[in-house]
Amino acid sequence: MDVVTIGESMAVFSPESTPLMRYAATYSRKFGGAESNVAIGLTRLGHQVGWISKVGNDELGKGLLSFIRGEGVNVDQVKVDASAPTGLYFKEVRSASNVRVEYYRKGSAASQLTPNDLNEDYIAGAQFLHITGITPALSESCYETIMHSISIAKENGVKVVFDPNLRKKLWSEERARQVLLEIAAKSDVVLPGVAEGEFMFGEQDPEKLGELFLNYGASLVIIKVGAKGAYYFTKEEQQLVPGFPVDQVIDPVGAGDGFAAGVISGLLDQLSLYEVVERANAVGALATQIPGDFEGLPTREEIDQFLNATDVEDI
Ligand code: KDG
Repeated sequence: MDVVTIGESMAVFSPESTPLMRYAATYSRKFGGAESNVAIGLTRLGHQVGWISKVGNDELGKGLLSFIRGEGVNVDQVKVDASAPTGLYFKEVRSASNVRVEYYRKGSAASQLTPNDLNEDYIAGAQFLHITGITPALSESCYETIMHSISIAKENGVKVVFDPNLRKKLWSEERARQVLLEIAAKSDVVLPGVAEGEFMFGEQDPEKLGELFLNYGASLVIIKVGAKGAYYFTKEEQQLVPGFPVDQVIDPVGAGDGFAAGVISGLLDQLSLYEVVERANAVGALATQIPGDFEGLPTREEIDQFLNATDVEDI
């Protein structure tokens, strides 16, 4: 496996007959979950990815599992937990900057993950462990699972990539800040948005944030600044890599996961840091063009075409 990731996937319901959940009589059912979005993004880019999770012994769980398996993600370490349901959430996209979600995931099967669910060899065999700040917010046992996965990674030379993915609906701000900082201190690569950096350190200048995260322990920090692109920072270099303009954002949910998939893919392909972030910006931009949490994630061929087209001036 090139990459292993751990987290919850859910059935996602989006209003169809009107954009508003309150009035919609019909909903489309898709699937989503930050970590499986990243896994699918990486698989589409040609990498081998394993996803660790739990689903309920119910129809949504079965559908979700076969869908993610069908995308080419290895699901050998996904367990079916008959004692709890698969989580779900409702998503309303009013505009690019106005998205509402309502979760029905408390006590879900994935929130029952425990450190005993981790197969050490499965994680130890990967090059990267991808984790987000969502999983430790789901329950105390999920928090312990994530911390244990990091220890396994560190003991086996697996690089930890951490996307804070702050979800204020899932936990108190105090606990969120404490845990996100704790994980950032143990990660090799951190991928915060500038607002997440501000939440964690009370600082909104990307350059100062870059330095704070580096001093905290990461060796590569990439700070997303929305449509402007992203800054990367190491002890030796730093640079802003401009984002790709898109005509219209159709659905912003999952863009950050696309970005994370682009970063990890670029690192696996040993691109220069500039090219790593450029690929991440491109995957993130394309992810916003199609409704759904991961549907817009490009294949290797699509990303190459997109990057080559945008290299050409005056298209
Ligand atoms: O990053 C996109 C995710 O937020 C979405 O797919 C659902 O995992 C999810 C969550 O916890 O909100």
